[in-house]
Amino acid sequence: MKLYWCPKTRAVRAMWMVEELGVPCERVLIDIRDAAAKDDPGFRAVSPMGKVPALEDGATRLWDSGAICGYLADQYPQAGLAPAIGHPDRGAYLQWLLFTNAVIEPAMAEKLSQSPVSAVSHGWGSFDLMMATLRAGLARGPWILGERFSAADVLLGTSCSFMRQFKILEDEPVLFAYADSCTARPAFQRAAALDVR
Ligand SMILES: N[C@@H](CCC(=O)N[C@@H](CS)C(=O)NCC(=O)O)C(=O)O
Repeated sequence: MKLYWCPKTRAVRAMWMVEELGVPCERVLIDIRDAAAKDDPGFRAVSPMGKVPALEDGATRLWDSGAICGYLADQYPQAGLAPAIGHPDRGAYLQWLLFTNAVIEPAMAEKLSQSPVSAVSHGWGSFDLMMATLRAGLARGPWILGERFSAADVLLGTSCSFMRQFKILEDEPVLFAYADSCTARPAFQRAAALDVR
């Protein structure tokens, strides 16, 4: 596998996932701040939008952190990072796996750009609705599926961490404690150590 990445980006989600799985993966640095680097044909063949992370695995090409984490969890079932099809937690897992890129990300953009709120017509509802839903989801803990850590936590954990880093959240004890639990995982620590030039 080849993972296209750049330090201090959403690529850390895929890097963390690879470390959780402990599988071999070649990392290819693409400086997303350099237009020429982003035009690299090998990279663009894998990432048509020119974004990181992007993953090449044989003929399979993925260019979204959510898709990459979901794909890897299913490809390496022995790591137990995805409830199997038919498991009672599979539905909740898929719901939360998609929540980061379908709901949190656009809700964060709404908040940061102070866009008008239109909770009924916007697919993500609103920033406040997203937060209330996430808080309720994490209330049981320690992970989003309860006792079981999954690929959904890789996505949600980085999002909670980003929101704290960007100072979007004032005081969110549940989310901050969750983010701390995520970033304390040895696999996250290994990914963070690699997430430098
Ligand atoms: N939905 C995508 C978004 C990826 C994304 O926007 N990545 C940014 C870095 S955090 C990027 O590559 N930006 C470069 C560009 O758009 O030119 C994902 O989560 O993978």
